[in-house]
Amino acid sequence: MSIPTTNDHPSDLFQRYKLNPILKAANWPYQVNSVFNPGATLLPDGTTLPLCRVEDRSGHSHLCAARSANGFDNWEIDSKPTFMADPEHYPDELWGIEDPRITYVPELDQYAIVYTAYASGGPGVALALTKDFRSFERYGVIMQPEDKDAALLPHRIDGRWALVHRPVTASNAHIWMSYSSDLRNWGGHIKILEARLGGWWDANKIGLSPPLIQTTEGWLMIYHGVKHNASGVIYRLGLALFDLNDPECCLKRGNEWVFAPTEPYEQHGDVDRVVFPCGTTLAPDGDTLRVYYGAADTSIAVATASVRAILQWLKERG
Ligand code: BMA
Repeated sequence: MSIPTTNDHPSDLFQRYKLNPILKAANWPYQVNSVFNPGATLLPDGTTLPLCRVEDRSGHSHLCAARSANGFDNWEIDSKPTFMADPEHYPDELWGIEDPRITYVPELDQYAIVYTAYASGGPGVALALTKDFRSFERYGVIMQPEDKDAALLPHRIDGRWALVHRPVTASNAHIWMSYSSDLRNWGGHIKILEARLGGWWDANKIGLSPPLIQTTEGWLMIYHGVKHNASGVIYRLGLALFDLNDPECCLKRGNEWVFAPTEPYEQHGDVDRVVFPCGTTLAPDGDTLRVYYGAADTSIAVATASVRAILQWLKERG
């Protein structure tokens, strides 16, 4: 399938889909405020399923699945919320659930959805498993607040499940990895990528964006950096590569951001100047990554990138 892209500079690694944004509040079968920050996966029949963060008009978020045969248009959106907060049984979800990251886990033959559970204690990391995105088994909060931007690796590392996540302290927010033998109790916490300091685009606060992507050269991480300046913050994306057998070990990190809010739908919305992907899928050619991202906390867009070109870029500039 040849995908029309915008006139991003040809040397840019990421090319926007020309008909962005692909999903908006106006497309929803029920009344909502905004749709953004989708997790994404491919179903066994090749269907693309973004699991979208939907903010209702009370200000709280839930998750809703959309499905498309080609991943770009003709979306079928669930007629009601797919996965709602359940504050009665999970009080840490009182103010909603946000920003899902989906990992298919062959050992469990299930999809692991790691999402943000939000309540008065702050945002924490919660887990649910599903086979079909229709019924869900909840594990509740697995990393206490303040922590978010988390995703599970698809298989165990040396016998233990591994979770990438982003705890926050008063002064900074770095990316960590933790391990578990039962998906409930987590330990072995280790920092794997630090926010830089000073004027860097990724100073002080970074976070995992989509789940790590397994490549021949290592685990590819697309992460966001949050730069503060006089007019607020800018959410941009950068790249890092981690050892396949030892994903704590960072092999490469790009110095420059590779994707930034430049289009009107990324620059203006409920939160200006945000590109925020929570999911990717790989096209049938085995090389083209489709990156599904929230634009300005308002709509959902997609960009494509060649995994080969990304790895080459990291080799030359990481
Ligand atoms: C982050 C997350 C995202 C959001 C972004 C910009 O902290 O909460 O859900 O897209 O801020 O508002």
